[in-house]
Amino acid sequence: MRIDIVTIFPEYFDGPLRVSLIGKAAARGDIEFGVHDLRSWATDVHHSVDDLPFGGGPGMVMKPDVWGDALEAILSGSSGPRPPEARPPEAGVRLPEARPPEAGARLPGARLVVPTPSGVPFTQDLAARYAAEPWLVFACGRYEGIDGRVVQAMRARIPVDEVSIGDYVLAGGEAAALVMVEAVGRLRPGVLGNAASAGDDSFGGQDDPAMRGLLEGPVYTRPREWRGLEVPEVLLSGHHAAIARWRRDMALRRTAAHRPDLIAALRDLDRRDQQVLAEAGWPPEQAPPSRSG
Ligand code: JA8
Repeated sequence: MRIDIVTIFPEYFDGPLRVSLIGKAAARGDIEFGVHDLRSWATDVHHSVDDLPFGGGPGMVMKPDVWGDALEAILSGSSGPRPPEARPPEAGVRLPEARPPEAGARLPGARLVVPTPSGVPFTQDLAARYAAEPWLVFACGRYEGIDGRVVQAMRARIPVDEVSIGDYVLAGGEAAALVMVEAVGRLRPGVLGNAASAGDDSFGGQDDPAMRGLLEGPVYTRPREWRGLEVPEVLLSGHHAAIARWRRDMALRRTAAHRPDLIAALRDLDRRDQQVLAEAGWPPEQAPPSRSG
């Protein structure tokens, strides 16, 4: 697959895309990365990429013209700013029937991903769908965000997702893009050494249907005793059914403690599941109705 990233801090990606699983996938050519400096498409002497917000308010907003030119260049296959002869004709030389440039032709193949705290949640499911795409383009905003017309205009041409990696605000989309690249990259065939390890960790569930929708419990390795702490006996027993049941018990307890929202969504709980959850204090005592309703 191909992944392009547009940012005013291309150096942010220098290290992360070269190390570990993602770095090896890139070196092998399984993932082809292009990191682009948005400022290459700025047109004024100061290489401005931002301007004051219409309607007032704090901070700055990223300019639509710079973003539009950058995305158009990258999506049409040239990775740098295009020479004037490759640019769409100016308004004055357009034929009467020609569509205005802002309504431009569809550019097939790519999906645009815009990290933003106002996006749809990034989940393991979305990561799996992205891993099956041939081409992702991440648009990393800064300041108060990108002029809303950029997403609006791009939606007419390619699929566009505004995606949030969590309910907190970063200083820019770069860290969020890296999070998504790593979650997507490790799902590519051949990226993970052990194909099974992509499936059974917290939020996997693909590999082991018995653990679907649950957080993973604790894991252990040698030595059997460390600082007076023993590895749970059942894991040494070789009794595979008992080990699977113990792991599900631990997963249920951890999920009830850390993510009660996930417990509420579980289906088909067996008697043992219900017993483990009851012991874990599930369901929690309901708060009384507030006086305001
Ligand atoms: C931010 Br500015 C900016 C751009 C993208 C994202 S994603 C997130 N959680 N915060 C902030």
